[in-house]
Amino acid sequence: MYQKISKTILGTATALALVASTAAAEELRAWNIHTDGHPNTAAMDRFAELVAEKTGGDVNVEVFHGGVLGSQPDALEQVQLGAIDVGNFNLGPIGPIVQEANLVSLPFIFKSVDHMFRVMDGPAGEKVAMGMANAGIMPIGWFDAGARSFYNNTGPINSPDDVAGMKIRVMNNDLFTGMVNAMGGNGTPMAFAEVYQSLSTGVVDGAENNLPSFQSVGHFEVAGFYSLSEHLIIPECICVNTALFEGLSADNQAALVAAAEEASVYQRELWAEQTQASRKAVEAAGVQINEIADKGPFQVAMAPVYADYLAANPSMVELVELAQSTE
Ligand code: BDP
Repeated sequence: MYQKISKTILGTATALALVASTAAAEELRAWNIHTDGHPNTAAMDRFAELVAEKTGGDVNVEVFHGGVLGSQPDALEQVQLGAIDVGNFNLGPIGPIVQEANLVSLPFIFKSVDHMFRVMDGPAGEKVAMGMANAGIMPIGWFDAGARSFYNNTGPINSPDDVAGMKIRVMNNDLFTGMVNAMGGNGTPMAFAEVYQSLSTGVVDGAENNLPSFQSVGHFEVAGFYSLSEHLIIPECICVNTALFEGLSADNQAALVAAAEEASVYQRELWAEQTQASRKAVEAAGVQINEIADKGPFQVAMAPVYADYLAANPSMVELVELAQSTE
């Protein structure tokens, strides 16, 4: 008798638990601009798998690749509103929304990718993360996006003078238009998805990006010169809508953070491999990779971008100094 009752109770409890967990299961939609074969696509898929595994199915992430949920500036707005829950974002287009994020969009602020990660893992990175979280875009993992360099189809770029007169596509941020304009060029913000056609029809003369992205969306087919200016080292995030994250149980929050950390480690491994592989692939396709012997003149030409930005945003001076003084 006892056994029978307890079985019934247990059965009911299990059924209730199932109902409860079904009702509480969070179905998240994630934005990713990249296509198959790009390290970030693999890392976002890994993140989704890990979240399901670590939350025992309480939280499920469906990743929409290839930017099908919209351009990056639009997707950022959607995450702020909670219409998209998660995204792999570059911090460049976050600058117009979150002032602290502009730290990483100042040209030549970091000495290397390692230096960038040391800054992001320290107090300056914490300030950037807080600013983002307060704006509704909470970073829970940092991805490597290497360094961005200029590419075009008329010849190698060796000095800022070579950029003068060129129309160069940049991501959406006044700092980037200012950066190109400081060299006498014409910085033109444009959605990533439009760059291929704009390069091939001559709407723009060039663009700037890291090697994996230059390859993955075929820009190398319409821009035969890639010059290693490495003027921007901008991290990327796995970011979650802040209110949604805060509404999760403590266990599920921890699971999401652990999943993002693991996916970020994986992404950084893939990134290093892909950077080499992309360089080889585009060279094999006929792209001329141009080493720039002296990047000093680029730094000098872009220095007014810093001065103007800090004059207009004095509250950023301390954060910039904190980053610059990080060993
Ligand atoms: C890629 C970034 C992506 C940007 C893109 C761009 O990963 O987030 O949207 O550059 O240039 O490297 O727009």
